[in-house]
Amino acid sequence: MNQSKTSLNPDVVIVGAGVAGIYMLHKLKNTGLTTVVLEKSDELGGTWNWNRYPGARCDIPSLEYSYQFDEELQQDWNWSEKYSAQPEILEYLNHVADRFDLRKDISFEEEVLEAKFNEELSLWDIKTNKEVYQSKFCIFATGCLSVPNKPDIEGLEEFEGQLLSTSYWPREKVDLADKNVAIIGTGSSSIQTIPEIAKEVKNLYVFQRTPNYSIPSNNGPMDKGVEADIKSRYAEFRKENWKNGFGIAGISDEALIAESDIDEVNNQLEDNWKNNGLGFFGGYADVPIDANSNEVAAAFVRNKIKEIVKDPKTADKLSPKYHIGGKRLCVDTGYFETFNRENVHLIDLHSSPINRIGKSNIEADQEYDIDTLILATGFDAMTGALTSLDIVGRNGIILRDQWKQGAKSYLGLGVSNFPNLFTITGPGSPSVLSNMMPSIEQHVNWIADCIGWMIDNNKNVIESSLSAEEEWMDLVNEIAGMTIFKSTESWYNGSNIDSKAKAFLPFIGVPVYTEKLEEVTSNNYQGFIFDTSNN
Ligand code: NA7
Repeated sequence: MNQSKTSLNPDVVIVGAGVAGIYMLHKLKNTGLTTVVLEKSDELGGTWNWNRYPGARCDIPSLEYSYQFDEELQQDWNWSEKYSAQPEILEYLNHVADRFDLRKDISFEEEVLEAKFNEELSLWDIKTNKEVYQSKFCIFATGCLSVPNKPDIEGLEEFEGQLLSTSYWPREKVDLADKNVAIIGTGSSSIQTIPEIAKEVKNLYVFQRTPNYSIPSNNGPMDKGVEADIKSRYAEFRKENWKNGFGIAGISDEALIAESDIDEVNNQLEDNWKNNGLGFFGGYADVPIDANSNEVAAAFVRNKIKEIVKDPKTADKLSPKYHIGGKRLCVDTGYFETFNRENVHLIDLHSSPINRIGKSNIEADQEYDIDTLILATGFDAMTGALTSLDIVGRNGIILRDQWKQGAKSYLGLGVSNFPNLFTITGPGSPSVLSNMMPSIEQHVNWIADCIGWMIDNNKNVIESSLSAEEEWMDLVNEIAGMTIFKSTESWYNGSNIDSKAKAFLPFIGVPVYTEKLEEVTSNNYQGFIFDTSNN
């Protein structure tokens, strides 16, 4: 490939400088390919840059929610807590960018507005708010949860108080002391932030559409013994990510509730509740697939909520009735306990829907006067970042239109009609149903290898075949159909947004996915079509 290109004609444009974008840039360094990363924000970090709300932290232990591509990096970096908070994760990502000298190839405050495949030249024309680029490859590292879902509630635009969003929290400290604050939404972000802001505010009104299952994090300072042990066998430890269905190390998921003694099950669930966070869901192999076994785990959590929350009516409203794990399981620090505070009030939107938002209040079962409104209403998950701009493929087809009836992708990596375009953790890959860190690394490594193979084999263009993509998404749905995920409304299947196609998007099962990926690669990228013509 031509190495003497200007920065406006790189070989590769990467969109987004989050966890995926910065590692993709690092991986392509020293390959002879010129690469530029375009980042909308003035700072790198993606999710960990935007989601700065109080209480934001990872909910997979930091020792495995971290990069594994460099042994010295993983030995040198010390996490201060079991589950690190957003500022520390952002500091880590900045450290990685500096350590590997990545910043010079990232263009900040540059938003991609359109990416159009030029069929004549087999190149991508990429228009931003500043420049027009032309590149051979275009890699979207735009994250799965990056386009916020703004609720359509009457009067929201007229609210004159302080309006905040968990997904776009200000950098400077927000003073909520003595304020009447409302929060809409009770997903993971809200569950993390509520215990923090409740300590500060005068009144906190929590508007809940659907309750969520949440497991205590039992977070705390990093256990130095655990850290030393894992660091002494880091490579081995990381291998465990690939054995567990959800990519979480150290969780055995071979036993079945259906075949176990109920007292033993309850003891194990108690242990998982105390120690395993998200691993609570993956701890028994039949919880995701057998409704009866799932109900055993669900009832266990509902009992915990009843034990923790003193007011039985509030406890009941906070208790989900659907399959545990069907919606993203949450991990919290004192969430249910917070509802025992006198300044925290739960409003169940099923019995008291929001009629409208006024200039300084919310009208539901009664009028709530508020100074601050926090939207914690989630994201246009998995596809939003790819459908919110014009990505134009062969014959002028726009990705947003191609995906109108539901997103389809081959392996979550490529899309038919969109040659030389890759997505990192796209729909059809384990992504949000896995530990994102290893899943991102898996995709970045695969994409880099694939581009290298194309160069070695004189291939100019790669594109997913329509039939491979169809078969792949059939498999995604077939597997989901065997689980409780298919029958639960969630953002995994687009149910959180009325106008969105209802299609199940993540691939369930990290080990099976990894096997399939390896099979495709060893069969010369079976399912992809290559063109050798050199324009
Ligand atoms: P989530 O998990 O999508 O949660 C959003 C919440 O907002 C959820 O409780 C929704 O209820 C609620 N919601 C959405 N729209 C409305 C309207 N119009 N009215 C009332 N309530 C609404 O997003 P999070 O940011 O909390 O978490 C996303 C991920 O970020 C998380 O999994 C982590 O990986 C980090 P619903 O359940 O749809 O009825």
